[in-house]
Amino acid sequence: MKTDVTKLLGIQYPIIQGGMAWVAEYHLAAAVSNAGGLGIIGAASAPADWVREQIRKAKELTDKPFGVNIMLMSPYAKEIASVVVEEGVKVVTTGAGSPEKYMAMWKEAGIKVIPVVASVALAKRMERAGADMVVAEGTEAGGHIGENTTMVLVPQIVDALTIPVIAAGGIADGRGMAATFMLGAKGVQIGTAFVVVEESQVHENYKERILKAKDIDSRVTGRSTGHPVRALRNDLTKKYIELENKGASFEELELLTLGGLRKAVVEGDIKGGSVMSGQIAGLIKERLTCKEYVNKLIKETKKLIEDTKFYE
Ligand code: TUI
Repeated sequence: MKTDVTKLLGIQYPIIQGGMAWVAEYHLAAAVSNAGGLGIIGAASAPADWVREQIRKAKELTDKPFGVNIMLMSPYAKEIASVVVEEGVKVVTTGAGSPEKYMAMWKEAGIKVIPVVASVALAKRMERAGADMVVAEGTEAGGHIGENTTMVLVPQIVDALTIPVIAAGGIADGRGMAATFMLGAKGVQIGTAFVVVEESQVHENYKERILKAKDIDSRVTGRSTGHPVRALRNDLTKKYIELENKGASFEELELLTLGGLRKAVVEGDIKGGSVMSGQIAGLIKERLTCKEYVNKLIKETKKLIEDTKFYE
């Protein structure tokens, strides 16, 4: 089994950018691909035409491979599944569901398929369905999350599969990247740290909120609705958790967060909007270009792996 993620994807370093809703647009995706990783356009809940436009714009900024993340709860997921084929996208990552029904069409088009999973059961199903690799995403991640930590999830998925496993959730520097390699991962997916790079178009307020975050600043809302989401604490998470504790209905809670991510990312309303972020925000303190960040990450990881001694 071919396990070199860089060869499989035609990239320099085994670093995949998270397909973050509203954040992962073409400037960021192209910057990550130009830095030697795999940039990703996040389709999130956007219409298919927006995604097609983003793909075309990314192609103008990079001649390197990039991917599209399809959020499977989107009403446009089916249409977008065809757009990636029509536009010749090389890699698809998926989140918040199972992409089984699109797999045959993507494989036929030569697309590498990388489902993001949060459990061993779904990881096994994805391998059986023909996935080229999986992203094992721990609960440290931002946005929509599962229950297991990266530390616990990655080695169990590695043991259960033969395809390469990419680790995600809680990784922002060389220590995190090297640690996941020790768990058996062959690459990393990084989200939060890419939100603050120079090329990211996210509102300054959002970037500053991540850069100022402390270790204990994230909150999970929506456990009661079955859609747990991690974001940095603010007026919105406080109100949500109060309502949730009072036993508010699914509809009431959904209404509260409707459009919340856009409000924070685009308008910079970091008090009333949803500032989705991973737990690792507390470690992120520097503003770098994408290339500077990726180069630093690789340099740190290499040194740690080369210098690792278990016993004298
Ligand atoms: O998908 C993500 N992270 C996301 S999606 C998103 S958009 C959104 N915005 C507001 C509310 C809800 C969603 C924001 N962040 N990560 C990958 C991921 N997938 N994490 C967990 C899962 C997952 C969960 C359940 C995958 C499959 C699943 O069940 C599949 C099945 O059919 O059994």
